[in-house]
Amino acid sequence: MFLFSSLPLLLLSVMTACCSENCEEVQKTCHMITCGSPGINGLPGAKGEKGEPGQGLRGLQGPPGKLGPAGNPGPPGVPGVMGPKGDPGENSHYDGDLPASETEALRSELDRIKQWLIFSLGKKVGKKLFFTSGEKMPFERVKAVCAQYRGSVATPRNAEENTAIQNVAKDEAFLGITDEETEGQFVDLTGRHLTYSNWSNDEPNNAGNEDCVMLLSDGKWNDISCSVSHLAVCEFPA
Ligand code: MFU
Ligand code: CA
Repeated sequence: MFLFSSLPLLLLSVMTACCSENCEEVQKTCHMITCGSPGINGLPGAKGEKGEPGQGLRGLQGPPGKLGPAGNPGPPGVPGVMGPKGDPGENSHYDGDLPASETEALRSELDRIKQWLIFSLGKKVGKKLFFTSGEKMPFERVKAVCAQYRGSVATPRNAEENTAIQNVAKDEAFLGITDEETEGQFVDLTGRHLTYSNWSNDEPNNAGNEDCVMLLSDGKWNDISCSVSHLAVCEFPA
């Protein structure tokens, strides 16, 4: 409404401005204008079709873009197969005795092993066990070897023990008897006088200074040099 009602006024002001600002031009145009009022501008035309792609060369492909941010974590996987049972742990809190049943089981097992050892390697007489390593060595070595295994050199206290040593050795073996301290006085390795002996005929004869004693194959004794090598036989408490 305002546009139509004010239109004549608008036209009049355009004409006036035209004629007064450029007089020569105005006189020409104004002549035409006076013949009729000009129409208003038309509406803009419809938008044209999109143009064809350009004819220039396409540029080279650019470098790859930066790595994008990490995606969200996926859902939990299916549980794996159960592993094998682990090794038994160390019981650092153990501070008591074994249960009686276990102590008894251990004692019984130890006994069994002892019996097997005696059966296969040694001889048991009363409360004594006799064993040999099967090696020949000088008397000092025999003492050291027996001590190393918490035993002592075989020392027969009676005929039965003498036979047992003979059976274990099956060869000439040193006995735990010497007269190193006093020539002619044979004692055991604790220094006690002998209560049993089994000398061979004409022995001991100290032929060329003989302070040690060997068990002959027939079970008889002979005094002999301590530095020669003979079988080591040891005795242990059964
Ligand atoms: C006897 C033994 C000796 C030695 C020697 C070869 O002396 O008493 O100990 O064995 O024979 C003759
Ligand atoms: Ca001798």
